[in-house]
Amino acid sequence: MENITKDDASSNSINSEQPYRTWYHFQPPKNWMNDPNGPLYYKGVYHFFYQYNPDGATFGKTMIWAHSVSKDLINWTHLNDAITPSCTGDINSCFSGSATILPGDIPAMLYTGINEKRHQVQNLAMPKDPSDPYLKEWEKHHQNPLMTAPSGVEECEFRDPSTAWKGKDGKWRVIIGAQNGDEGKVILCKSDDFVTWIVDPSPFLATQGTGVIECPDFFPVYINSENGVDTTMENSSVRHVLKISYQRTHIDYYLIGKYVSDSEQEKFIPDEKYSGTWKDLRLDYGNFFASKSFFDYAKNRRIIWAWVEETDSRQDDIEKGWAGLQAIPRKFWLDKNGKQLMQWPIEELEKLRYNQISITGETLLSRSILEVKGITASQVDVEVLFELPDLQNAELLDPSDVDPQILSSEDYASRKGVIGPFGLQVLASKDQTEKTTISFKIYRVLDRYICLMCSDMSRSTLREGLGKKIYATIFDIDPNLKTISLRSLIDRSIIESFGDGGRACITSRVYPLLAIEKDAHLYVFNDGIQSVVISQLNAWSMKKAEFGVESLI
Ligand code: DQQ
Repeated sequence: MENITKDDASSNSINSEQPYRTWYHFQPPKNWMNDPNGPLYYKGVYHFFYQYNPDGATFGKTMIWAHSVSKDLINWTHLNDAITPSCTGDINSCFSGSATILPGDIPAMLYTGINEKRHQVQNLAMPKDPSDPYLKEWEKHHQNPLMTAPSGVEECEFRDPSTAWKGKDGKWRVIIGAQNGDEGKVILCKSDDFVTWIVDPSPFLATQGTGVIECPDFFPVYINSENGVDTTMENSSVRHVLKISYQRTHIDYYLIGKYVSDSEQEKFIPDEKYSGTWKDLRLDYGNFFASKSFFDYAKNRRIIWAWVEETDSRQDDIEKGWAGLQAIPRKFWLDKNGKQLMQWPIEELEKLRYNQISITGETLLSRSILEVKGITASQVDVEVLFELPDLQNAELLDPSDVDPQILSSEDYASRKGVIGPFGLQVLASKDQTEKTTISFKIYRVLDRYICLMCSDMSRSTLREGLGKKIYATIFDIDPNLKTISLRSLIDRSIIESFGDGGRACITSRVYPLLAIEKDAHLYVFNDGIQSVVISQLNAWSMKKAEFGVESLI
């Protein structure tokens, strides 16, 4: 990277040979990291800020914005901390927030400060020198805080401003997460100058019985294109998406709908309301939280980042010296059916692939397993296309059992399936005592077909006391479907899986005892009664991404 010298991060960081330390997922050199903050592309450089505890490997009393830069969203240079407590509006922490590019190409960060009373207020920071593509120094606005909790919002539960957008009337809009008792809220504020903000009297969204909404994100998506679109865009070629994160469950949901903004009203009308059931749309059905998107105008795409938290113990984190990963940035777009988002790892990740192994046209008979040999199975990118048998043979399911929780229960898992489960066994030990299974199983329900996708961690580690969850989701499939794809990004303690071209995504954290480094194996399997064919499997060993720190000279 020009104008910046880079030292190997290892000099001031955790030994990268620790078995759970990742090779190509974003991590700071050490300590605790959580939410992605203010991602943006500026003067040829991608910027990534994140919630960071400079003092240790657990969530800290004083949280700050750390900062890294990249030319490709995969290899990173860690810079000095960007936004740290310094004024009354943020003296106890700088919590999450987002970037907005103001006219004249000036980035502005709205973020939550924890003030001297420990109330949550909204602040503005701007680059000291906007001509610096690395945006190394940030200045706080002298009028901070710009927003305090309005009536009907608890003072300690008002946080995480989104990227702002401009309405047809020329005013800026921003949304902020909030709580009032058991009710979660998204508050809309408007401004002429980005400094004086007026709260809209009616909440943009309110959900009963959920508790606080965190990190709301609101943006348009094209109806008929995989391209992304700037946050300020309102016309008939787009629909709008409202993403919310619930602190109670650490789950991100999204609603697709219509944004109405004229002189009389300002509201978002979701096609389906949040229901609190498994049917609500999620970006990822595993471990993926506090996500944040940005429009990458260099490549005309919208990209989403998310915090993937540890599932080992606090003591484990202290011993490792670090906690928290970021998911691989994903490009996403509205599916042709208009009913859900589709996601795919950014293409730049493919630069880390080497040593391709392929399997073509191999039949997996009932109860069979095949090892994918010749790769470093602890760091892999694997894509499989399975050819399906005639779907009419699929097991008939009682409609009342169509629930991912029921279908992934012991009772169902112990029955022999007809079409599936088939899929991948990853981070598996040679003797299979440790493995994480990513699978598909197909069912017929009256006149339609569904696919159950699972990431089963019940045998992911022989270590005592670690989570043994099964993450699961269901999606509809076409009765004439002939093939189904599965891609998994495996990186030592994280597995991100993309089913059916990115229709269903599940991220898991696992901590194998045996299946580490050279002792990790990768298998493709079929446990169903009917055979399935591996139409095409490609697997690549993955190189280490570069993580450097800015040289102090
Ligand atoms: N994390 C931040 C908050 C946000 C929460 C603090 C979500 O701003 O609500 O680190 O993980």
